[in-house]
Amino acid sequence: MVKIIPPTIPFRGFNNPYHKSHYVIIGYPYDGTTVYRPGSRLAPSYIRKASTIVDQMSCFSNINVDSIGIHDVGDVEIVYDDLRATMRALESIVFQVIKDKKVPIIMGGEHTALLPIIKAVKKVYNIVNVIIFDAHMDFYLEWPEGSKITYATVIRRVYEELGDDRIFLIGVRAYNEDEINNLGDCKINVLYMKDLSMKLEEFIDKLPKENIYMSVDVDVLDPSVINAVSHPEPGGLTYREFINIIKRIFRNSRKVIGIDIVEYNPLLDLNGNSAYIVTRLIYDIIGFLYKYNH
Ligand SMILES: [Mn+2]
Repeated sequence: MVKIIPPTIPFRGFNNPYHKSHYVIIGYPYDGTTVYRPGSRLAPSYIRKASTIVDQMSCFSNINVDSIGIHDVGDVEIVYDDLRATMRALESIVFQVIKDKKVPIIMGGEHTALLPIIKAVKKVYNIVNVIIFDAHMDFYLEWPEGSKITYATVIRRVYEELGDDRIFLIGVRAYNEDEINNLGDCKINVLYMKDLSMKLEEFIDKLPKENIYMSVDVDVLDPSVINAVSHPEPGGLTYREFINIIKRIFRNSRKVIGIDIVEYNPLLDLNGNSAYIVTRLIYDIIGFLYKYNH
C-alpha cells in the first residue's frame, strides 16, 4: 500500500479531481543519498508555495496552466532508513498514474527518483527512451565507494535497466575521468555542453519520437539562472536555450510518457529566486506538453 501525504498547499493552490486530470503532480521529498549539500527534500513544498504566486500564463506556449486539468496527489511518504522501500513507493504511484493513462510530473528531491520511475514506466511500455537534462553524468558504478544507488550513479543504474541507445543526455559539462571510462561500450547518446552550438541540430534530429520520458535536473541551467542546486556548474544552458530545446522535443514527439524536475535545493536558495524560476520551468513544460502532446 503506497502511502501518500496530501499536499498542505496543492500545486497552484487548488486541486482538480484526479479523474478529471490528465496531468498528475507527485512530490518526492527525498535527498538521503546527497552527500555534500542536501536540501532538495524540501523542494516540493517550496515549489508548491511559489506556484501560487507565479503568473499562470506560460508565455512560450500561450497556455494558461489553470485551464489544464492538473491534480496534485501530494508527496510520497519517505522511509528514511529504507531507500528501497522509498523507491518502491514512488514506483507504485507512478505506475498507477501511467496505467490510468495520465502523465506523471514528479517534483524531486534528488535525481535517484529516476530509477524507480523508469522501473514503473517499463512495466507499461516495452520500449522506453529517456531524455535527460543534466550538467553531470551520474555515471559512477558506485559512489561513494560501496554505494550502488545514489545521485551520482543513477544514470548508470537506469542504463542497466534500459540498455543501449535508449538514453539521451543533454547539457553535460562536469564529470570524473572514471565516469568517462565507465561509459566503455555503453551506447548512451551525450550532447556535451561544449558541443551544443555545433551539434544540437544533429542531436535533436536523431532523438526518438515515441515513448519518451523526460528528466530535468535543474542544474543543467546555468547557475546565473538557477543557483540553488547542490552541485552548480558554470557554462550551462540559458533559460531560452532550454525552452527552445524542449519545445522542439515536444513538437517532434507524439508521446511523452512523463517528466520529472529534480535537484532544486531550497536550503541554498538564499533570496528565494530559484523557487520561482523552477516553478516557471514547470509551467512552461506543462504548457508545451498540453499544446503539443495532448
Ligand atoms: Mn546534476
